[in-house]
Amino acid sequence: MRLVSHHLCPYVQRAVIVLTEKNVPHERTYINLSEKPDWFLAASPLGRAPILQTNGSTLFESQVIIEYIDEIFPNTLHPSEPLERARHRSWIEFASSTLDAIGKFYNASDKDNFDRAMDNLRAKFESIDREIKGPLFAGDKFHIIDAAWAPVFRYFDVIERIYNFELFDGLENIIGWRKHLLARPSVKNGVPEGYEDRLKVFLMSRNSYVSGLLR
Ligand SMILES: N[C@@H](CCC(=O)N[C@@H](CS)C(=O)NCC(=O)O)C(=O)O
Repeated sequence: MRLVSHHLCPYVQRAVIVLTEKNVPHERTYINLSEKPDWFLAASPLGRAPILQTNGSTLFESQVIIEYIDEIFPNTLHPSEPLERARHRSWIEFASSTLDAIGKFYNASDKDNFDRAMDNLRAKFESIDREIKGPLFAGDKFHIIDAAWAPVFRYFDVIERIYNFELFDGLENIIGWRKHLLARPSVKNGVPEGYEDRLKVFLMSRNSYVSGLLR
């Protein structure tokens, strides 16, 4: 199996975490998304990472990749009960919309847009906080939903070393969840060498309101 990856992509991290949790042997190829290689454009209909190449097929969209891996290897990381499984999938979608909100946060051009992005992000974190059972999303067992949210928090593990945006103040369930996620080897090693420095360079080069605060 080959996972075509990008160094900073949170959707790639999701797939890496699930592959690691399930002990699936695979190789990773990192590409530059601002200069997409022709072979990648030919293989990826949406031109987005990650893609998974396996048995002559190409899968795209991280959630599809993860669900496939979960299905073909033993010990599912989804709840067995259909309603609970569907509920997890709903909140995985919510993680994706939170990643979009993070993009708006770090790209906001001025204080007004930044304030709006902060309010939106905080509302999202308040919503997910109410759903967390602890210490992980649904108790002690690690699920795919934990892999989907870990990359959301990973941004802030780096950002908060430079500036505290106080986005998680009072959200005790998230605070506990983040601590448990980051202590997990699949999450800790779910990013490549040099991730933190690359992310800082990326954020500071946005020319945005947040870049200014991080400098
Ligand atoms: N819904 C997609 C999102 C993937 C995605 O947005 N990937 C970004 C990098 S994090 C990408 O490849 N962007 C390049 C582009 O859109 O041109 C998934 O879950 O796989």
